[in-house]
Amino acid sequence: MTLIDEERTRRTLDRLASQEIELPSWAFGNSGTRFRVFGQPGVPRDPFEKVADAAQVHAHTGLAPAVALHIPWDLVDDFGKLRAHAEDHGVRIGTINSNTFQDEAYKLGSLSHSDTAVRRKAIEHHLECIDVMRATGSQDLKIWLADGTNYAGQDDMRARQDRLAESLAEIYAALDAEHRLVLEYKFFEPAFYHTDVPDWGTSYAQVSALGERAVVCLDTGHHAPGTNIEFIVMQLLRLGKLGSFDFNSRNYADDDLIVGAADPFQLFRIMYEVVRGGGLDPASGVVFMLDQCHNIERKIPGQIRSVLNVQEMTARALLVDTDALRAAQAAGDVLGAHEVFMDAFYTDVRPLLADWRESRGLPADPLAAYAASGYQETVDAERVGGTQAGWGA
Ligand code: PSV
Ligand code: MN
Ligand code: MN
Repeated sequence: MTLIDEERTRRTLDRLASQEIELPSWAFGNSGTRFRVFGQPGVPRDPFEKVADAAQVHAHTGLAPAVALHIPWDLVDDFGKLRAHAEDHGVRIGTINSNTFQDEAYKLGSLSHSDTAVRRKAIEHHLECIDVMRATGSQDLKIWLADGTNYAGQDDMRARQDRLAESLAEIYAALDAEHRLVLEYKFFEPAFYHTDVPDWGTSYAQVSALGERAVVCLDTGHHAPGTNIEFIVMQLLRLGKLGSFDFNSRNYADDDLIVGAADPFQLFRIMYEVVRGGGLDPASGVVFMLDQCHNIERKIPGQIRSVLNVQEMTARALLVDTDALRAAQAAGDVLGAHEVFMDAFYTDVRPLLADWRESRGLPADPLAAYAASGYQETVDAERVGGTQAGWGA
């Protein structure tokens, strides 16, 4: 086993300094499954309180300076005011997520619907989201579509793909020069037979037809069991089309559990490909977002745990001895190369990161510091009638 040398440790910490993880506003609301939504005390009653809670995660970790919004879940009268509120709390508004999956009108689809009037409604919604981006200073418009069918023969899959391309082109044309369109894929659910953007290849084909500022979002929970997700990360980075991550973890389907909880080794492998492909470099434009729900655990600690998991696996990925790895790969040393890789994975970086945090004026133990801060007790007492994360709200 090779020891991690000091020089590599220093380089790792330098590179971690610029890492940012974006939090989803909806992680702070009550959530659950179709069986039950469990209410918690202290849950935000509006987007302003969601932003305030997100700012707590940043205050204790220094890792999460941006909050993503979901429209209309986070609709407010004055987005300029929400932007100023975020800035007052030391964070900013990040990605704007559109939502065409909860209206009755979208039962048979939205941007790919055969009815022009439904497509128009869905396009108009995206134009409104672009207005929100202008008010909040957001860069990314993220689109996930529930569009698809439940039964073979239900609709013409090819025509739907063409209509989707047309709708996306209209939305893309409406973006400002500094904006990006980010298209997320998911292999099933709520559609159970076919989904219009089921995989990275379809998302890649659609965004490539739009132009340079259209990129792919990879949600780690949106793949069939056994999918080699790090391969997709590698390929999208290689093609210059990895726009963002929606991080979470899954055991069965779209579970939206804490990132790195179900399979820490998978998160390490993903972060290794991110590092290898230059995705950690801020100039790459890759946005590291969480897309999670905390159904039974407390929300702010859940988010703190999540951003720390991402940071820990990023640190481990940065510790891979790439010279030794390349040498073993070139020599065809199968087990040697694997061992170099696993040495980094098995390195416990937690004490190192605790010291580093302290040296930057942050708490060594963010979860303990949050628990001791009294914030949770205060909001538990003050806030009555917290909202749901979005579903059914
Ligand atoms: C769909 O499953 C998804 O991952 C999309 O990103 C939605 O915007 C989000 O979940 C809602 O949590
Ligand atoms: Mn997602
Ligand atoms: Mn999802």
